[in-house]
Amino acid sequence: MSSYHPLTEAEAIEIAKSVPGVFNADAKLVSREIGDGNLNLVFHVSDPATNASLILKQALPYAKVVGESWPLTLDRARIESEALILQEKLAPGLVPKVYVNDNVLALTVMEDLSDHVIMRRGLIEGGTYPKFAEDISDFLARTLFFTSDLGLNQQEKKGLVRSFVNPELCKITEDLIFDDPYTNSPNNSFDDHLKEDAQALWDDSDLHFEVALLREKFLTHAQALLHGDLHTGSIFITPESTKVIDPEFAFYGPIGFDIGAIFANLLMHYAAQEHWTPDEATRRDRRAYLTNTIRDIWAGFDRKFRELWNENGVDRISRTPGYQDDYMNRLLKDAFGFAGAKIVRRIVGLSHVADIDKIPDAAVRAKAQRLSLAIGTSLIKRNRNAASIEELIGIAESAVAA
Ligand code: SR1
Ligand code: MG
Repeated sequence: MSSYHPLTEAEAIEIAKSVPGVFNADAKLVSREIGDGNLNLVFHVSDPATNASLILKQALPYAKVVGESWPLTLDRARIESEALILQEKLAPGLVPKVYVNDNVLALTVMEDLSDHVIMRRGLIEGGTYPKFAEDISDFLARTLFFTSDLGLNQQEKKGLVRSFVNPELCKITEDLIFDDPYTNSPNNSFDDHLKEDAQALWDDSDLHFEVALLREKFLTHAQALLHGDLHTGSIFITPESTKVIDPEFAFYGPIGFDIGAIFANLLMHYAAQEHWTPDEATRRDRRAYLTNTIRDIWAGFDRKFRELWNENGVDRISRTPGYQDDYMNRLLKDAFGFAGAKIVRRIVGLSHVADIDKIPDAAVRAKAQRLSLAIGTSLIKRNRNAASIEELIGIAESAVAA
């Protein structure tokens, strides 16, 4: 077994050749490092003669986005491949297939999804995805229900909690989402024109109170095995197919965090529409498409999670009348709060989103950033009183109208 070192493109070919059943023995393989994320190397290995291909994802011992000064555990590669294997069992067809994982090389060899597009880019290019709400609500309901105490024997669940303790990746979230944006942290990064907006975030103690409660929930509420970083850059998509990738942040946490992540990223795309859809009438349609998608995701998730609970619930006391309604309402509240926190961090924190940052005109970009902040902070402040997904949509629509 070779010791850990970052792979070269040539080594990626040798490893790819050893995966059974993909390439012919005499294939002349081509390898390219295509990773454009914050943390890892990603090699695309293909045979131009047959179009057979594979992806090799290798964790680096530091956060690529910052450099070697930010060391980061290689164990995240094990967590990612184990999460993908479990998610494939629970929500078949909604994640890439894992062919091989090597915990020493921190490597996962998996299905190539190049016939899909990263959803963030697809949305930016104006794509619509009619199957997305159905697929992602399936993914959320099935992976979250069957890893929670509602759908899994509590002793087995504790075994999973142990396997998915992920302190270093959780710390990134704890700092970048639930701390830095609310103080003048050196990790923050924002356009100069947002100085006053950032100062307003730092001065808002009502907002800090809600963020402290959300942070506490993130730190302590081991409700289900989360994906942990479910933004639109973690989804490969076509109009007919959805594949959730990159669960290296997986850990046992509050269910609303994954749901809120999806809402947040659709809402930031919504906020950026003045640039991506310049014509006003078309823009209204585009925004309605996005809010309808959010509505359908929540409705689908709520229905499917309840059905799974009614048909497969393992917990007698959880069938007490009223408990299910109360539980689902708490998930919705959490989704509001976490969505808001995830929006705020992408505007003033370390790592941003292309939907907003790629707007070239500074004035239009500033408008999208302020709209995002208005939606994000309102969601955080409303979270504990939220009772319906229509309130979230109302918050977004009122922010545009203001
Ligand atoms: C240092 S990593 C920055 C961000 O990239 C990942 O996708 C997570 O969202 C993380 O917060
Ligand atoms: Mg990622």
